[in-house]
Amino acid sequence: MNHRRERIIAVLPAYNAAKTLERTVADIPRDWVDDIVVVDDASQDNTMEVARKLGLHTVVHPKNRGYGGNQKTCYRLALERRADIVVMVHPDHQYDPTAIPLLLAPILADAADAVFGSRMMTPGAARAGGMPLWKYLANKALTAVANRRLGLNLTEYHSGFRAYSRRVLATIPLEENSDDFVFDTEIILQLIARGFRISEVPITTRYFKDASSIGLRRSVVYGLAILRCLWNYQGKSSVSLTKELQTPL
Ligand SMILES: Nc1nc2c(ncn2[C@@H]2O[C@H](COP(=O)(O)OP(=O)(O)OP(=O)(O)O)[C@@H](O)[C@H]2O)c(=O)[nH]1
Ligand SMILES: [Mg+2]
Repeated sequence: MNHRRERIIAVLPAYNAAKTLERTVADIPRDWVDDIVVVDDASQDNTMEVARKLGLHTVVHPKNRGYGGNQKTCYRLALERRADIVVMVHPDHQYDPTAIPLLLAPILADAADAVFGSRMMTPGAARAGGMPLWKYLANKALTAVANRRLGLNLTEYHSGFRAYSRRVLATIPLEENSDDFVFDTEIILQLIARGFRISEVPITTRYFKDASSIGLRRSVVYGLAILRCLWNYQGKSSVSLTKELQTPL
């Protein structure tokens, strides 16, 4: 039952997600989400067939563009399909889509323009979900550097579970961003530079073989790209964090 006026679209940037897509979609609360969009980034498995069988709006990149490139297509499609709020969730079942209402709440209450699900907000939650120690420490270190540089107090910058208002996605020049993983950091810098309100909500995570493919090598490249991006950042270093909404709703 749709009890809102806002149209909510979930976007799933998929790459080799055939094994986990159905489980992820099954957990999306359909009384909150009006439409689901899958962008298949030229997967080598049958992600596209699974998505189409599930009846989801599915677009396939003819060539692999990368995680950021995939999100660019996701957001363009969501805007074309008249989204008021867009929720991005990784289709690898690492995040729990049943938390979507939690992510939407601050935007629906007009208390935030972007909401990040944070695995680091509840002490011990990320490790309890199986986040490897080296990833946990790297996440913490990069978060500390970013907070210092930007004058923020976020608990993580690397979540794959986020909600954005239509205004954010229609205003920010997403095409200027990287097609790679650093897209997720660049969009945060763009939010800050334009004075958008950011809120965080605590989420759980689960690490298992099919939910995690980023190894040490790729993580180091990702970490260095983030540092470069923070170093080059020229914008203002103040942002309105909606603090009262950083605790569980
Ligand atoms: N479009 C696109 N997406 C990719 C590519 N590689 C990985 N992804 C997606 O990016 C997301 C994150 O990659 P994962 O392998 O799950 O990373 P992870 O090891 O879970 O990373 P953490 O959550 O930071 O621990 C997943 O949804 C992947 O499907 C790619 O080449 N192109
Ligand atoms: Mg993952």
